[in-house]
Amino acid sequence: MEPMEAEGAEFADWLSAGNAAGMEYLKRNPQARSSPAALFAGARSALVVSASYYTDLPSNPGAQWGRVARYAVGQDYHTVLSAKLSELKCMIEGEIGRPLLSKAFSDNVALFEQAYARRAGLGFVGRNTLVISGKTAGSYQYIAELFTDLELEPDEPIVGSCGGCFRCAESCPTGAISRSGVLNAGACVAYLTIENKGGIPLEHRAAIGERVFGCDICQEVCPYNKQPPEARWKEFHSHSGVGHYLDLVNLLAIGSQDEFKHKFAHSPLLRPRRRGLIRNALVVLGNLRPDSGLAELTQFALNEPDIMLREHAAWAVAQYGDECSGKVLDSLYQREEDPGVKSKIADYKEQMGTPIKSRL
Ligand code: B12
Repeated sequence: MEPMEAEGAEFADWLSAGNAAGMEYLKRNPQARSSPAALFAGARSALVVSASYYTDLPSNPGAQWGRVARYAVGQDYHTVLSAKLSELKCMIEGEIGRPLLSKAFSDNVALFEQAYARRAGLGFVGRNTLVISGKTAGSYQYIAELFTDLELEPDEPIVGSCGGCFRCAESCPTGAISRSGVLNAGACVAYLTIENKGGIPLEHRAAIGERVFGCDICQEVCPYNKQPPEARWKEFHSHSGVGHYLDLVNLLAIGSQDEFKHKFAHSPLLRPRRRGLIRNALVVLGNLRPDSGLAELTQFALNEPDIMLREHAAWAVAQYGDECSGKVLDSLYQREEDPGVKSKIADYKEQMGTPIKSRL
C-alpha cells in the first residue's frame, strides 16, 4: 500500500488556506493520514467499500419542521458500517481458512477515505468534493475500509469527471464550493450545522433555510444523482432513526444534554450536542416563521441560560418582522443581563425599523 503523498500535499494546502475552519482535529496526526502503516502495521491491502444511504424524501409534515441531511436520517453509520465490516471479515476468514489480521475504519480516524475510494476504483472526486460512483450509483454513498494483511491485486481508479458542469458550486446557498472544486468548510451548511461549536454567522443564517442538520444541495443538483440507488440496509432508512424532518418546536423543549442524548441515541444527530442542534432549530424557525413559533421562541428566550442560544432566539424572533415580535424583543431587551446579547437584541430591533427607545 502506497503512502498518499500527493493527497497529503493537497490536504496540507487546503488546511493552510484556512478551509478547515474550526475542525482542529483535521490538523492532528498528519502522518497517519497519509501512511497506512501508521494506522495498522500489518496492512498489505485496503478493501474499500461504499454503501448507499439514499432514501426518497417524504412530503414535509408542516411549517415548523426542519430538514435533516440524508446521511443522518437513519442510524449512525459509524456503528453500522463497523458491524458490517466485521461480517465481511468473518466471510473472508471462511474463504481463506485462517484468521484475518485486519482493522476497520469508517470516518472514525484521520484517513483520506475519499482518496482510498478513488484509488480503489469506487468513483472519482467530483467538484462538490464528494466521491461520485458514476451515473448508476451517484454520490449518496458512505465510504469505509477494511485494512487487511492479504496481498491483493489492486483495482484501477475509474476515469470520470464533472466536465463543464458547475451546478454544485452555483447552487450552494453560501457559496462554499469554488468553481475549481475547493470547499471552504467555514461556509458549508454541513459544517455550520454539525461541526461548528459556536454561533452561526449572521451572514449565513438566512441561507441555511430549512436545513436543521447537514445539507445535500450540492448532491441534489448533481446530474450523477438523477436515479440514486436506495439504501439497501434498513439501518439507513428513516424508520431506523430520526427521519427526514424534525419538529423544531419540540427541539426547543429539550431541557438538558442527558435528555438530548436519550432522544438521539444511535443517531448522527448526537454530534452537535443539544446546544448545537437547538442553535440550528432557532435559525430555521427564524427562516420559516411558523405561526406557532413566536410564542415558543419567546418562552425559550426568557428561560434559556446559554447566552449564544438566547441571542439566536432573539434573532429568530426578529425575523417575524411584525408588531408582535417587536414587542417581544422589547421585553427580551429589558430582561437581558448579558451586555453582548442585549446589544444584539437592540441591533435586531433597529433593523426592524423600530429602535428600542431607551437603548443603554
Ligand atoms: C471533514 C469532513 C467534512 C467537512 C469538510 C468536507 C470537505 N469536503 O472537506 C464538512 C463538515 C463540511 C463535511 C460535510 C459533508 N460530509 Co464529510 N467528511 C469529512 C471527513 C471527516 C474528512 C474530509 C477531509 O479530509 N476533507 C479535507 C479535504 C481537503 O479533503 P478532500 O476534499 O477529501 O481532499 C482530498 C481530495 O482532494 C483528494 N483528491 C481528489 N482528487 C484527487 C486527485 C488527485 C490526483 C489527488 C492527488 C488527490 C485528489 O485528495 C485530498 C486528500 O484526500 C470525511 C471522512 C474522512 N476521514 O475522509 C467525511 C466525508 C468526506 N463526508 C462525507 C459526507 C457524507 C458529508 C456530507 C454529504 C454530509 C451532509 N449531508 O451534511 C457533507 C458534504 C459536503 C461537501 N460537499 O463536502 C462522506 C463522503 C462520502 C463520499 N461519497 O464522498 C465522508 C467520506 C465520510 C464517509 N466515511 O462516508 N465533511
